[in-house]
Amino acid sequence: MIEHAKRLGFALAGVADVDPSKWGGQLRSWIDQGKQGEMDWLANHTDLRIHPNRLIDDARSILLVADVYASRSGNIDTPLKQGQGRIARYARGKDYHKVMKKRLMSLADDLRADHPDAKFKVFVDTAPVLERELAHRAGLGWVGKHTLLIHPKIGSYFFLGGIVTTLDLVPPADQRSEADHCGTCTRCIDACPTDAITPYSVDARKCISYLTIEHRSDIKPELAKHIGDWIYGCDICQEVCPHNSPKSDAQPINDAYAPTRDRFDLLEVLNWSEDDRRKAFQGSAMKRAKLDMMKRNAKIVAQNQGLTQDQ
Ligand code: B12
Ligand code: SF4
Ligand code: SF4
Repeated sequence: MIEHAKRLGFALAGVADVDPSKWGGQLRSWIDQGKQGEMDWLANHTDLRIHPNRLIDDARSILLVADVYASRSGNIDTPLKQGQGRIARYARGKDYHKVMKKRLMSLADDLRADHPDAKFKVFVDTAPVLERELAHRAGLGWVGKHTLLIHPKIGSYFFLGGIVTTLDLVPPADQRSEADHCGTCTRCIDACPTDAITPYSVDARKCISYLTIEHRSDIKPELAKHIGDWIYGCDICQEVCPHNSPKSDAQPINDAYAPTRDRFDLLEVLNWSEDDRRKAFQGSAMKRAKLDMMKRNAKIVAQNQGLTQDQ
């Protein structure tokens, strides 16, 4: 099954148990402090997030996989021109939800053929699951201080997904729990423009990724001025991480994520109709951002580049 996952192009695959989260208290306190901002859906189903065994009846194990979307050797972006806004790497190619789900479904179908009575539930961001903690358990990497999962040989530019099942999947013989290699490093914390990171926790309300993709209302000027050139998402905490060093080996990325665009023309976005937005976001994970949000983001970037006075 692990071999099958690798044949399907997943860079990493491993098996996690369905024991309760070790960090459930952290999750509850994060939500109690309102750090999820307007992402109300994140405050729902906390019990399920903490107890993955409740995701399906009689859940016994979880297969976790990783899909690489950017190479560490491509960690330096070509400069932007004035009037352009930057897109985060994860959103530059095809929508990962679709790309991963299709292959995970085919893995589940294969397992079902041998075990017709077993149950399977595929997830890629789509279930109340603490994907990073489970992936850490499955040996796919460690949770960095910026909260993303890092693999020592791959870095952090990869997506996670999985299958929870009633089967007792057998972990690969070489699966081991990855130790934390952050050590005394604080580069991500120091580089985050909005001070969103405290070790192993991100206050989403301050995170540029949240502000540009998830936050529907206006963005406070004191945060907007730190958004810089980012029109969709943010990669700064990953760009500065030594484990994504451009000097590292080039990592083969899944072809589906080959970038189709890494920037938007601000004026173009400001003049978009709903139809234009739909066309520009076809097949992309970016469709999460509504038209008014994209125009708001474009205005902020224009102002940060000194192109307009008011937001
Ligand atoms: C909500 C969400 C966001 C929010 C909140 C981010 C956050 N840090 O929680 C926002 C919109 C800000 C966001 C941004 C991004 N996201 Co996001 N996001 C999610 C989502 C849907 C849920 C995360 C969640 O539950 N957060 C709640 C917090 C409290 O949970 P947590 O940080 O995981 O904390 C747990 C553990 O870390 C643990 N813990 C705490 N301390 C410690 C210490 C140690 C040592 C350990 C082991 C554990 C641990 O405690 C908590 C409870 O278990 C996941 C998918 C999923 N279902 O997991 C994707 C996911 C995390 N996002 C992803 C990506 C790619 C991004 C961005 C890089 C996108 C971008 N370029 O703009 C940024 C990165 C920002 C950042 N530094 O986190 C990927 C990450 C892949 C990876 N390699 O880790 C995921 C897994 C999606 C996917 N399927 O691939 N995201
Ligand atoms: S994605 Fe950007 S804003 Fe969010 S925590 Fe990382 S550096 Fe900070
Ligand atoms: S930048 Fe440093 S502290 Fe942050 S995740 Fe990478 S290694 Fe850990």
